Amino acid sequence: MKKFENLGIIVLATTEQITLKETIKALLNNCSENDISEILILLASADCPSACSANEIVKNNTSTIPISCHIQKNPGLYFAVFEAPHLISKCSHFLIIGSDLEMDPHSVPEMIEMSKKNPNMIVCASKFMKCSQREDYGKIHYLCNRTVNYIIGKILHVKATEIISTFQIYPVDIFQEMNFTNEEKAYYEYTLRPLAMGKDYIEISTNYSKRYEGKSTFTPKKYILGSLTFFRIAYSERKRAKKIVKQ
Ligand SMILES: Nc1nc2c(ncn2[C@@H]2O[C@H](COP(=O)(O)OP(=O)(O)O)[C@@H](O)[C@H]2O)c(=O)[nH]1
Ligand SMILES: [Mg+2]
Repeated sequence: MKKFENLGIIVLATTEQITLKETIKALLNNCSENDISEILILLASADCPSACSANEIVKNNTSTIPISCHIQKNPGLYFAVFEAPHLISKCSHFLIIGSDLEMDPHSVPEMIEMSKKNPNMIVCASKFMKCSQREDYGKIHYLCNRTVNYIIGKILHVKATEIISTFQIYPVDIFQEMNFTNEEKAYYEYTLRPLAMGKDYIEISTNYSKRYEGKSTFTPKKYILGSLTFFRIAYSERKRAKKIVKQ
């Protein structure tokens, strides 16, 4: 069985300035230095509003954890998810986290503990578990998100509350085995393929609070199109996995 050795963290940023700093601070203050191999801030572009804060963070870093900044090749959240895992090295596991504080960085130490106990599993922090608290999470948003997760769970035969979030500790071995090549569909495949392939998935509870800085990149139209793509990819990933098992 592979062991948890250390975690590489990729922090996604585009418009966040204060919350980017808060995210990094929470990670540095709450995680053990021995557990984290590096923190990489992945910026949407060189001149996005987060760039200035990111450079300041790198320049003023006094911790023993290396912090670096990288500008993504292709614009968009989905491309960022494709690029992110390839940018870190020398870690056994990695985590992609946003910088709007909606994915609570305070949950990372507990995710790490869970990953140490289950190093071959994907560990997800879910905001939809019974004990999760959600501050200012709209009812419609909640209903839609729960429904999408429920349907995908049924398609992939997985019992989980949050399937389509990247707030997961991913073992590097599993990532390499997945062989992702489709940059545009990377985000969908990233979360769905391991589940279709029967990889073990475990959830811990996390809390949600709505961002107070900047705006979400999601619009209702983007959400609907994204959900339909999730259903389509869930089916195609199930088919793909069955084919592999047969061979
Ligand atoms: N690097 C990068 N990060 C992004 C991009 N789009 C969104 N993000 C980050 O991803 C996180 C989640 O994005 P958000 O728009 O809030 O999506 P939502 O939380 O699902 O509504 C935030 O921290 C954003 O800064 C992008 O194109 N590139
Ligand atoms: Mg957000």
